[in-house]
Amino acid sequence: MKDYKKRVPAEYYEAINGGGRIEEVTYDSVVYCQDKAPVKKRALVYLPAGYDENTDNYRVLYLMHGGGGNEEEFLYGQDKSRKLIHILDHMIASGELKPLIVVTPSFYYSDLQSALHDIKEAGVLTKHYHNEFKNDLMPVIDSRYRTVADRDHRAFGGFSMGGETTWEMFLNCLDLVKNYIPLSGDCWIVEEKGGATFPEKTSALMKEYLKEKGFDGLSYNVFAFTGDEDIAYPALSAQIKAMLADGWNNGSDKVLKFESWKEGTHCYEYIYEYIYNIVAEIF
Ligand code: FER
Repeated sequence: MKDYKKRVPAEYYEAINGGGRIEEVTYDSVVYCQDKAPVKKRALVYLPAGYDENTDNYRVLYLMHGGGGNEEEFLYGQDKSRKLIHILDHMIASGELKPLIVVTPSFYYSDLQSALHDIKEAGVLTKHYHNEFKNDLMPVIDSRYRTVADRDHRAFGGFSMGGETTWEMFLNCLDLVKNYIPLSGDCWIVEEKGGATFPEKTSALMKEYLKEKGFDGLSYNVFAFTGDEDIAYPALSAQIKAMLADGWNNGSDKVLKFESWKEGTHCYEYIYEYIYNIVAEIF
């Protein structure tokens, strides 16, 4: 059995010659959680080595940052060391990972700065993010880039509040995206950190929600990872325990995997390790 505890090789943190490149996309959206005022949004796009030379269509992994972050944080890193870009370049160069496109948007609006420092306000934005994904971001990505535009070839993941975003995406976009990577963040469908306070209710409400949407028969892969010393561990582990008891891990069609790394804390250094272990497996 796979244990998903492989460490990123040290050299994967360093740049390679002839790796992928980063583009930026801007797109029109609206403030879905408020007055629907028009806004411009921005996302970064990682295009793998070889994108320009061949005519393949590519899978797309969307990754959402955590509270207080922005659309540059995942790929460039909080210290701008570009670690995730280098890891992806190495994995693709070595053949461990089939080339893919990675898109990093943001749930924040540049005009609503207060949410940057208020976790409750951030929770409102993450709850509504799926609207922007479906209406505004995904169509731009699929029209501008050579993507395999179907649910099997899309994945959405995120760290912390980006993990919350990922659970909301799962509930609202399961018809569009099959694969999910919620990292160190629980689902706030019941309340803030409801995975800890109401794990069974969270699982039951999620089931009901998918049923109401007509999504309850759809297949999925959900890889939820965190660390034993992560501040999100109590909430995510309790939620997953309730979900497993509720039959969310139903064979090959409906996959829910949970891993907790020993000594893992709430920071990107671990998130890169989790992604390294998950990305070649999930789709
Ligand atoms: C969680 C624990 C912490 C979680 C989010 C956080 C979405 C966010 C903390 C922060 O941004 O300060 O379980 O789930």
